[in-house]
Amino acid sequence: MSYTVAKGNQMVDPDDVAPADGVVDLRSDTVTRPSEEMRRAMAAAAVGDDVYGEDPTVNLLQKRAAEMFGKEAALFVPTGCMGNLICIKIWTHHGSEVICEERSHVNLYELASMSAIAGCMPRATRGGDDGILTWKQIEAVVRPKIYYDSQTALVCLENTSNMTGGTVYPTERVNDICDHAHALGLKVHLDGARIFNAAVALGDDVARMTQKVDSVMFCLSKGLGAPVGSMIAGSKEFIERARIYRKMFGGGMRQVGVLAAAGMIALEKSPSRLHEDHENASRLAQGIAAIPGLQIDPASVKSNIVIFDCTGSGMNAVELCDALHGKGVWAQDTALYSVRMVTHWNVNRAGIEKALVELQSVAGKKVGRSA
Ligand code: TLP
Repeated sequence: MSYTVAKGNQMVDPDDVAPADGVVDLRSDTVTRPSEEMRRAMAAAAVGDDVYGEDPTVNLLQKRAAEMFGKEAALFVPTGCMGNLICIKIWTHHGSEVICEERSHVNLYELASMSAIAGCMPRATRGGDDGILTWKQIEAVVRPKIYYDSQTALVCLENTSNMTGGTVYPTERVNDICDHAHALGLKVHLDGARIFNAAVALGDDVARMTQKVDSVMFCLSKGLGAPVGSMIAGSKEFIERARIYRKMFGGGMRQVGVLAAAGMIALEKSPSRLHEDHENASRLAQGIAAIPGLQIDPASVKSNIVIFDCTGSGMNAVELCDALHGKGVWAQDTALYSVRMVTHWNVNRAGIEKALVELQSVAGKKVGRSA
């Protein structure tokens, strides 16, 4: 039996996209495979040399992304990490400080590129349990304008907030942070790798949600299901500078319309099905909450990321993930006793139920033994 997308999803050829052995891969939504429709579009894509700005499919994707976000321009970049780095590089100088949440991707998972390449100091601060920052928390770590202090240049927000379980910034919060930051002459960059998941959770629109940020990065290659690629969007002048840094960082691609074609389908079609991933995440969290030894508040799950605590299971996160792996359910350890499962279009409700059955057997067994 294969565990793939829900029936009725037009992007599907389940047997083609399922891992051959029916594995339920919940490590991340980055593991999605391109749909048949994407593959066809990739094969048929009109292409040109994008370093000359001549790839028609890339140009179309960039125009469409800018339109959707209500920004003047957008740029296709190979990865979310490169997109974030380009934005950080543009808004800062060597020696600047960048305020971000402690558990944010730019702080923890981008190989310190903001320091190693952009020459900045992350000023990581802790938001609430949900990882969502308030202006008050940010203001507390803004450096005073004294010549011997390093200077804050940028605030970096993450929506959804990955490592706090896909939590979501209310749009008013983002706007409030932007207004205060701008009043102090600071820029605001949004790591919106999963901004479309946030939009579904809020029932809001990405243009409204990002209206006040100076730059936004979002990923085509996560919940939207494209095999590769992210976008950055902002003013025309900003994107002109971004093109230069993309080339400097080795991201000037050539006939990349083959990837943009998949990205175009991801952008146009995938947002309308993300609510299925959220429903699956919610079911998963409710099931996990009922398993002895595992702990999660299902109400805290707002999008497609489920992070639970396994302290009571008698196993640490690596041991639990290893045991699950042997049963055909893949999850990601994110801290010593913390496990992440991310729902996406290659896992349907049957896959979620299988994950719960295996979690119950693995976690339950150990609790029984130690009791
Ligand atoms: N996140 C990946 C891992 O790197 C942790 C995942 O599996 O969730 N911003 C955010 C918020 C992200 O979650 C990610 C990837 C990125 C940026 C980087 O995107 P890529 O992988 O395209 O460089």
